[in-house]
Amino acid sequence: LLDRHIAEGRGERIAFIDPQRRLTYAALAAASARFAGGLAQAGIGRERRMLMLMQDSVDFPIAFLGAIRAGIVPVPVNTLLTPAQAAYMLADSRAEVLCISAAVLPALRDVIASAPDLCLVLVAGGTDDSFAGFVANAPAMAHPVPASPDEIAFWLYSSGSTGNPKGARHVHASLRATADTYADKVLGIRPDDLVYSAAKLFFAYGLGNSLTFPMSVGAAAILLPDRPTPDAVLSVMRQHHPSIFCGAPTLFAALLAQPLGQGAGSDRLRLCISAGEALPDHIGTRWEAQAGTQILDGIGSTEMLHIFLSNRPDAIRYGTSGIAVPGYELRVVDEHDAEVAEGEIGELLVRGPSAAEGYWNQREKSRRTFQGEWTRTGDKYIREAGGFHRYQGRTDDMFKVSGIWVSPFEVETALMAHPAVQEAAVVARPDADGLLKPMAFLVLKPGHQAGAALLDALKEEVKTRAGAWKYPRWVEVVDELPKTATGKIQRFVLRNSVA
Ligand code: 3UK
Repeated sequence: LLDRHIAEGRGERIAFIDPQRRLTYAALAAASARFAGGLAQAGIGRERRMLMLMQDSVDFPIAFLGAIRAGIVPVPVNTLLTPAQAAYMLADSRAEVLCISAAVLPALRDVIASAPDLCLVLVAGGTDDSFAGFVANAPAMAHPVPASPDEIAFWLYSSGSTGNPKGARHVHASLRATADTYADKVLGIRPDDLVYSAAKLFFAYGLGNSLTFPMSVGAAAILLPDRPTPDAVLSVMRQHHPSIFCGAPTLFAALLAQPLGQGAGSDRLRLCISAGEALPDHIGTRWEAQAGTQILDGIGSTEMLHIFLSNRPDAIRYGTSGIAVPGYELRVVDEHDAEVAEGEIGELLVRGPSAAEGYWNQREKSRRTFQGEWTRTGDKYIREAGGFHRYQGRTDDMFKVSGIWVSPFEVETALMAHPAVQEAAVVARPDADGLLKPMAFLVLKPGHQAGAALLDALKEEVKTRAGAWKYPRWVEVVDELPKTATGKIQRFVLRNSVA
């Protein structure tokens, strides 16, 4: 990712741009080598963990790549964690080093003071900027410590819908594997690309988009510490003219509420990626009509590091997650792990080169998810003609009404087709007889009132689109839906509230 570009004369190319700085490959190599040397000098041993609570800026790749150079395992985590969640990850990972952005520090001082294994805390940005001081004063580590492609390079925590977060342990070879498969074969990433990912570097999605993929070819990425509001995103598009833009469906939907114009403000935009949840087909087609570029919907996971099932520029079917990414194999199976027929619903299993080694200290969960060469996604899919896969929701959210499966996702999709509905979450609720029926929680679009007429219209919408037995027997309008740190609806919270 790094030294090769220097050796082959690409050192003066820009690798990262943030609101304050532009970092060339040569400057990144020098800074990360010093960061590595500083960690070694501080006596941090190989394979020890370094937690990163860092907003996106050029300091992130310096720390991440510097730690790996020293054989130390970086563990980037969400900067919006609550103090209790941060305390859990510090203790669970036994982190000895913490790199934290100055903006994130105030809320976490107490947690840091009582973290059991911490011996070095570096604060990036702000008035002190001990991170910058550390890098400036450290001796450069000339060569990366030798490492096997099969040993652990970094961890990423997976939030999951229930229980504690799980540290997914990824090997060195996996970074390269995602670049060689999805980035090369689907995106066709090239040296003149400029990537802007609204998804941050601490997500597996953002790490691939902004770091692994551009660095695999000597290209550049734009990093933004702040929240990617529609205004902030559009101003990046107009100022930097990225060629690849990566977001999640909710962001594309919010952007579509604004006047976009060609390339959404970037005259170099050639491709958009959507991941994190399923992209409704009308968002894809409207975006293409308004911005003039395609959106590639693809599914990835923290466990598989990046996208393994995706639409491709030459073959998009909006409303589906596309076909297997070259290098990955997929199966859609029933409860006995037998492959189901085309058109039937089953759980998606994936086999490929970037699967995590397992979860840290969670053997039961590791065994359930990583089964030999196959990883269970916990996602339901239908395979259609041509190998396209249509998302059907999470396995654990499925329930039966009158003995027939209901996928909350399918009911939600039907509800969201109504112009008054902004977001919808559907869960099973026991009725007076103790039998499960769908209940819907809705966030309405501004200007819409929850009257009886609207509720009736919504029930009709579901009956005609999804099936008569699937309509919500109860509807509750709320201001917002409970979500995980990665923005996924926590149906279990809603389910527990009505159980
Ligand atoms: C869901 C999708 C339908 C699905 C991720 C790209 O989201 C990522 O990782 P997470 O660990 O979540 C994984 C779960 O999210 N999902 C993601 N993308 C889609 N569902 N359509 C999609 N396109 O339930 C999956 O199991 O947070 C995304 C790259 C790397 C990632 N880690």
